[in-house]
Amino acid sequence: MILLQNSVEFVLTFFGASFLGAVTTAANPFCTPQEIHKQFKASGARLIVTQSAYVDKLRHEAFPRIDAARSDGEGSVLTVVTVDDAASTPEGCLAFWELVASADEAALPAVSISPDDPVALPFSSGTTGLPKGVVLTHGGQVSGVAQQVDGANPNLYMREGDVALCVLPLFHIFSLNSVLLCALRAGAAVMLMPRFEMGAMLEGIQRWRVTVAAVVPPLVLALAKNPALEKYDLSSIRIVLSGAAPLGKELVDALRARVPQAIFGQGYGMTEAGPVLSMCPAFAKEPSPAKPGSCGTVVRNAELKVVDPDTGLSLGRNLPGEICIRGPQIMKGYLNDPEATARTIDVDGWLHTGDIGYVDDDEEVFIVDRVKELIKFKGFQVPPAELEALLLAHPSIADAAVVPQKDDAAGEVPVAFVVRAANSDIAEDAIKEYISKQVVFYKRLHRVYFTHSIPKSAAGKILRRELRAKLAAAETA
Ligand code: 4UW
Repeated sequence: MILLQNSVEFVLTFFGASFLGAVTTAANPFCTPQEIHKQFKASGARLIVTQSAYVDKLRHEAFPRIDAARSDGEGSVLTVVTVDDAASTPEGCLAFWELVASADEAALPAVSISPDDPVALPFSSGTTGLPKGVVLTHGGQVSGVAQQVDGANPNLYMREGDVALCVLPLFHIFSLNSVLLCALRAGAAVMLMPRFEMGAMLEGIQRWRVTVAAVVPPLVLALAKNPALEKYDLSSIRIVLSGAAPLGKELVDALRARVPQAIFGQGYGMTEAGPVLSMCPAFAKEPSPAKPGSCGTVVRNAELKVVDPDTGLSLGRNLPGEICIRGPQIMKGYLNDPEATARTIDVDGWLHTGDIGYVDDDEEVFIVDRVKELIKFKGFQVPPAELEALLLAHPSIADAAVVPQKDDAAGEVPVAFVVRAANSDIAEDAIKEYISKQVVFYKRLHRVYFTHSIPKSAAGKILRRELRAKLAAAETA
């Protein structure tokens, strides 16, 4: 498990593990000990590479005891490697750079790796339920990278001399695959930033002449609104690649004035899809234009179709339906969860995204809605099922449902509908605080609406559409 902000150690650990045929699961270091433990346990991780500052999270009672002695193979002790200065290595941990210094590259064991072997295990809630391990294979990742940057006319054209901005977290597949792996494959340099900090980022772009900026819509918003932009030379940027959430035309126009030489466009990705489904054709070596709001065209050597979510039948152009993708880049499945895998990848190999969109007459993909449960706060995944489980565990709450509410800054924020238990008068703030203590910042509830019942189908499934419609009606009222 990699529990790190973006850093050289993240990159070295990922490639080192991959070289040995080991699988890496990267987790967000800002997560709570409980959240990290869930991923640690579900993934079966045996070793954690982290920073000293996060070791306390791993001393939580749920984790095995940290011991620098080799693992006993039974998982009853935990090996933790910290990347900081060796002098400050916490008790029981191993120092990353000491291990590097004493390692003998010539003694690298020979391992045989098949394209079907797993290499990365990001976590995603997919179309429904709790976060699950997404099994991405060597062959899948190599295919996915090739679909973006290889060939006579690469779709995401990067080359030696390019510098890619890597400020989006590497524990998310957008940054790991489309920034790190694609840039290195193309021979480009990568400017790693441990976290988003506006001044340092602008400074870095100017100093290192960043040419390809991978962003998410809230970052575009922050840039567009920041007057300090004028003080920096951003003329090196030739591509602004946005993804993970919808990017509005107004937002693009607001930033375009500040970086007039750059091509703005979107990619459309999903962790399970390996991750890229479509990419802006204006980024290609031989570019063609893309319309505002478009997510580009399907990556090569993959098939994309749009189906009626009720009948499963394919739809024609310009008709919105569920987007499905098939190709060598998609996940092998969810870890230890054949049911969830079968619900997502059908018998013909099509991965059902839970996104509603259409393909227009020029082959461009447009996303218009989401039928899956997932909420996206600034591009981060917020799985409603996780928050609902926490809410239901509270003795003062009889029933609950969590849905997205539109928000200008974050795109969407999670809000809860709550049915109080009999005789309870629990207040909104108490519920928000109860959740905040247990989750990473982007999963916090922004509003709690009290109600008498949660609408459900005959099968007991929450009718999220009804709740979303209620919110939308309240907004326009
Ligand atoms: N417009 C509207 C979009 C868009 C979008 C995604 O957290 P995940 O599982 O995965 C991602 C991956 C994004 C990504 C990866 C690589 C890449 O090159 C790229 O292009 C820039 C983007 O976000 O969430 C998946 C869900 O996020 C929504 C959509 O609902 C999707 O199923 N989403 N991209 N451009 N919505």
